[in-house]
Amino acid sequence: MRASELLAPTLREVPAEAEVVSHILMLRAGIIRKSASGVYTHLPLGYRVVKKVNEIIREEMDRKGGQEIMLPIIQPAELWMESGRWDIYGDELFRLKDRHGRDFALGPTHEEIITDLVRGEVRSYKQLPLLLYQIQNKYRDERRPRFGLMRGREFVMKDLYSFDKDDEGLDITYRKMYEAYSRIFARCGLSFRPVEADPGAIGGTGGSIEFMVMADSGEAAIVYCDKCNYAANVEKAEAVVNGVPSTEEMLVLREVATPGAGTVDEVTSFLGVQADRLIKTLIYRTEKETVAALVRGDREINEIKLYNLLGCVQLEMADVQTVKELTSAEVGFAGPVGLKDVRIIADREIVMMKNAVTGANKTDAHLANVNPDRDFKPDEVADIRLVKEGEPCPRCPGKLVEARGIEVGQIFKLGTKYSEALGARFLDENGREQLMIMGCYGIGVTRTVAAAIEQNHDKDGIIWPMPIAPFHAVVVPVNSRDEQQRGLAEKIYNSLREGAIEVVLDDRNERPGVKFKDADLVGYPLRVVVGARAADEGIVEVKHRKSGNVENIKVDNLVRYIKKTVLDELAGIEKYADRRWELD
Ligand code: 9G3
Repeated sequence: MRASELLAPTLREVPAEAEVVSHILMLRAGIIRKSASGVYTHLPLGYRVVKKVNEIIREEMDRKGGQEIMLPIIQPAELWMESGRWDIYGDELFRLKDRHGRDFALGPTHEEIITDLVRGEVRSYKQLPLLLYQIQNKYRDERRPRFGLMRGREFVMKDLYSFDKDDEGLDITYRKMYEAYSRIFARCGLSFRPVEADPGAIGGTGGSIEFMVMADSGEAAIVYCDKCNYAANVEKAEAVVNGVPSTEEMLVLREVATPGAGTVDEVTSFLGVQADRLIKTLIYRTEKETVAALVRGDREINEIKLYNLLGCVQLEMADVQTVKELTSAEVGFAGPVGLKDVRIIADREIVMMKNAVTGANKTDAHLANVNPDRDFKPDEVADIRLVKEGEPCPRCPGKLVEARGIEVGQIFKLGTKYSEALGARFLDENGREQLMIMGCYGIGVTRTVAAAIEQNHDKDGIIWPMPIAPFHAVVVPVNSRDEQQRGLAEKIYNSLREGAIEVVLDDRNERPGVKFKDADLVGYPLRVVVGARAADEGIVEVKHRKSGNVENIKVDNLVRYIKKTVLDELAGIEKYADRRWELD
């Protein structure tokens, strides 16, 4: 490819809206251009990367028995009504009407569509397991699209759906996908970490793993153990109940005046007690009931854990009015003692406390020497708190470390959630009708491209991992007015192409500095500089973008050298990908 023909408009400055480095560099390096908020065009360099990621995904999906299909983007509302999700998803679901006024959605995901297909085509256990996948645009009307491709409203996803005859079959498929995902991200040259996740809105029989590319700009908060390979989305991470029930004597319950002291900090400093002596009482509303969640004063509530425990659809903090009615006090003085018409959910640490302090359900007053069981009885005791850095690992004597990650893939065990809703059944060996057992497995392709940049860049620009680089090398004639150098650069460019190297010839009439800056910004892994020494001594300079090393190579050896460098880099990453990826 000649740079004079390539549409790769590089920029020095970018719009202020670009906040994360991948968004900035994708705009500056001529990888994407915005068409609308959260909607992007992939320019040639960008789309070459997307296609390479797709190819790696296809190879790994096909190896595991996946069959590639193309599902429709336009989805009939009827299917979403059958699954009950038409009304659950609000503004995030792009909806449209056809010319006859019929309702449709632009596909944010394809569980309904694929289950509808399979229920019509599969009747026998002999046809299972069945693994169908597509690589296709998805549409989600994010309230705040941002970070470029990381959170777009239109993005490319690989989504595979599996249909098994029983749970054992699903387990086997799930493990296959775990290994395939590990190989995919390894082959893309990414450092990633599978973390236990929360099945979340998708529901399903439990069991979901998110594949995170570690990067400080990641939106996902994860914790991982500094000893074993336990890792979890903070939303899901299990809290360890350390210590033993307090052996303090239970003291007499008494009310203390705490004028204006409604927050944990105010109460602890006013009463001179530690936060871990407090019982924080948080009032929530679900679509069914009012709930009081109790966590220790030095902890945070984990709303995802509470949400899953309650099995509700909507969960939100109660408004001031509700709190006042329930506690007959201003906000900040709620407590479990004497609370009526409300379900009390206590974190496991609460029931180990003695002589605690909590709101008196009376403005400007708290209760001291509150003892669970004597003074109040929770309806449920469960793990409903957020874990924090430094806490013990739930699996081993290690300690948890907090990190940020970019979720690039997620695998789910769905069970019969959709096969039941849509009636996807098969006849088993004994001729009995059974529900198919499903799983679904997604990879954010365009998000993976952005994550690759987040993880591979420096102050000069992108540093593409070789397997997904848009081109392997760029040939730069230093003096574009020197006919001899240009001729030699052409010759080198052509011999590299004949050697099956993906190469750009920077034939633009630009100063060498501009060409070098662009080469670093776009992030070609190798840069071949054809300068004065090329003609005089038959020597060209090869610069390695990742290491910064510069090698002087004889022109006659160049193709062999470049090929060897590219193949060695690819082989090294393949070798890493070939290790065992065990789902423990
Ligand atoms: C919607 C909208 C947004 C959504 C969903 C549905 C996320 C939705 C979860 C999944 C689960 C898996 C198959 C591939 C891997 C992920 N956002 N999810 O179901 F209507 Cl507007 O998509 N689906």
